[in-house]
Amino acid sequence: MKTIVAATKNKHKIMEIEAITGRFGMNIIPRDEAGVSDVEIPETGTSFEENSYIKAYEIMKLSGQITIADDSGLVVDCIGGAPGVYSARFAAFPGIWPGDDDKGTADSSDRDNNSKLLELIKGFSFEERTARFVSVITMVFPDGRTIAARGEVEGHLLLEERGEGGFGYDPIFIPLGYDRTFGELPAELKNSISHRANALKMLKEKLENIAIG
Ligand code: ITT
Repeated sequence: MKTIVAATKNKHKIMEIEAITGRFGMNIIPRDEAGVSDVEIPETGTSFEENSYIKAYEIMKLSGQITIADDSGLVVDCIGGAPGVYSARFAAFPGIWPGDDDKGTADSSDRDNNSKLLELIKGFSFEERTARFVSVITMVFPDGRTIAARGEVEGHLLLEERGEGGFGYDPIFIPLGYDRTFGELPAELKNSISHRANALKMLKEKLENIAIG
């Protein structure tokens, strides 16, 4: 089984990626196990695709091994698609989007991010509070070959947090077809329908096509 390095520093993402890819027979290891730990990669891209590639490429260069990165976030329709690629540090700048002078601040806490978002969406009806989680998974090989896959999951936002499971915006996001948030639903369920699960399924299909072709 091929060992694949996960570029992410986010422990929740690693757990989910391991749980999902375990079913595919992939062996994912965190980057510190590949000898890469204390390196900060500036996410200077303006799309999930760009940031996902930047992270995977930089960690592949340092580890010398096949590397995958996940760049993800929540896209909320009633506030013009924010926080999007800025989801991890939404509460670290004052407006809906970072200013032109933005230098790329450090991530803010899940609690602060959720509070800011709840404040911004409180005047909208449930029907208006549509949102989707997006994940772009990029796999970069030491020879430079690159495969990327995008997964999404549609849903609605609540006006309060519910549930202790998951991470990030999970306690306010109800996936379409369910009446509980990702914070309330079992992890196995989230890991079978999430944006990350959908991206990884597509990545697996792309890998199989390469192997056949
Ligand atoms: P790495 O860059 O090290 O991978 P990160 O958490 O900074 O970790 P991103 O830049 O991709 O990763 O930001 C993703 C943010 O989007 C994350 O911090 C959450 O706020 C949110 N997010 C992504 N996937 C999520 C999920 O499954 N559930 C809840 N929130 C999620």
